[in-house]
Amino acid sequence: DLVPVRRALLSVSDKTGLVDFARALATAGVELVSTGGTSKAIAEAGIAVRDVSDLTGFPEIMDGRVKTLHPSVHGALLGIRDDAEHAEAMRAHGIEPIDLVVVNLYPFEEVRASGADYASIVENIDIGGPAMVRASAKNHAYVAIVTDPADYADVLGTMQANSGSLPLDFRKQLAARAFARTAAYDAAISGWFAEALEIENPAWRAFGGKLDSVMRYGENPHQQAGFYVSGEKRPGVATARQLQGKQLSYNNINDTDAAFELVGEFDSRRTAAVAIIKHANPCGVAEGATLKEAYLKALACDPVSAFGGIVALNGLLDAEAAEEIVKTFTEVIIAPQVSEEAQAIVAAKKNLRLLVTGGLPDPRAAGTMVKSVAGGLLVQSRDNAVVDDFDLKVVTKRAPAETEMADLRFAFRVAKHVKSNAIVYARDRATVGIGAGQMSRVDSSRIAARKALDAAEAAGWAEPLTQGSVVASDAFFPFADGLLAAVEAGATAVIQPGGSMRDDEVIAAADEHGIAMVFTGARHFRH
Ligand code: 93A
Repeated sequence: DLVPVRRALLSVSDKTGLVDFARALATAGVELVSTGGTSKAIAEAGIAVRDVSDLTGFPEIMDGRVKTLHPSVHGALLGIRDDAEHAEAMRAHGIEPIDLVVVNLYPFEEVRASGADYASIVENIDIGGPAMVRASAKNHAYVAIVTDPADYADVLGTMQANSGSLPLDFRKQLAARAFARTAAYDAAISGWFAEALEIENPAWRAFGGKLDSVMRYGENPHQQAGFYVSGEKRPGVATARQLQGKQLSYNNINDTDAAFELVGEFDSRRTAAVAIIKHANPCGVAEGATLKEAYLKALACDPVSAFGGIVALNGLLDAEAAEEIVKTFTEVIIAPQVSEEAQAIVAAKKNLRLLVTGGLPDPRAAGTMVKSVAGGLLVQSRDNAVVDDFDLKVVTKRAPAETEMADLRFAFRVAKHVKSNAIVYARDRATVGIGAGQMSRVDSSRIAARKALDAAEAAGWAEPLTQGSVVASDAFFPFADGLLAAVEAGATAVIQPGGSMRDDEVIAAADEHGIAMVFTGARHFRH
């Protein structure tokens, strides 16, 4: 399994550590062969090196575009040493075997990122380098391929430990890394083309699904984006029919999904519900006798944030609701159905996208959620827990009144769809203050109360709607401070999972202030 390293071919763009590595190889008795710039750098350090054209008997031509693309090089990399015919071919053509190949590629990614012109980017698509990398990696039975200067020390150490040879398992690991490098390199090139041509980035296919559309850009204008659909029949943004307005952007799709999944929590046979979403968080959610009423209540929660928002309804968009919605600049409306009259009203705003889904998502349905992290994907089942199914326990001396209980359930239903840490104040089955995405729960609580104050000030109300409200927390209060902030804001009842080490303190603080508190036993983190 051991292959003695007698001849090495070095051809690197990134010359980090090159001279030291070359010197160590030469000292170990390895003959060095190299290309133009690499060879120059080695020779300048006073180390003996043969030029690759000496090996090929052919000069580098076309500004180096053709320097190692030659049978003398590729025969040396690909020949099966133990195969009589291969050995004979090598002998007949004077091909000298190469045991170690050290290549790193033209810096395509860096040149592209530097904003270089088209011709320079194209010139930095390495052809000969990847060909050598792949040939050597394929022939790892005889050849070791090094594609990263960070591996030089390991190669020398392994050679030293094996009297100048490299073992098969080591060569295999190097080969695996080499193919990963050429794969990433080609993905970068195809990604660049995709961006230039505004077409699908082929690398995304690895994430599965079927390409529905390529967006003009991603979360930011310098990012590429595409929308892949799973083909599932569930009502939602992926299956909706768009009746008007321009193409949905990446952020629109994300926010519209958040909005519609949220209103899906409200059974349309029981109630009319509306959610207004900004940056994937609700800035107002309400139930009403009609969708118009629900919309107005939702809007009152935070009319400033609702500007440019996404509006989701859990029932047929009728003319009355449509008339109210179009008064505020809105990006997207999504509803299960729309009346003809309402459609005509929305049509007057030609940029407003109108999506019709034919139904509501089932909050209890199973599903899979995927999130990418550096080097991988996180996968989990959908949060299909619903407050109605929880075993709610009153933990305070005072039990919530019936109206408080209805608002508590409403608030917890909404909190499930607010980024953690989530605090939701509700009154009359409408949110009156939402705190989202804070690192500390007490900050979310304060922000929610502050928003209610702002809304009251803007509307000229004597006091914020948090006075006499209830509050939901997506996870337990670790300390009494979060609860006290809610008391200060005027909340009379609290719903939270419970389960903190300091539950007793939190319950005592609630009792002290006459607060009714309910534990759900389950939490709704969302990030
Ligand atoms: O222009 S190439 O696609 N054609 C080749 O034949 C070739 N051989 C090596 N690029 C080629 N290389 C690349 O040149 C290597 O991958 C390496 O990145 C670079 C080293 O060039 P130099 O030794 O002249 O600095």
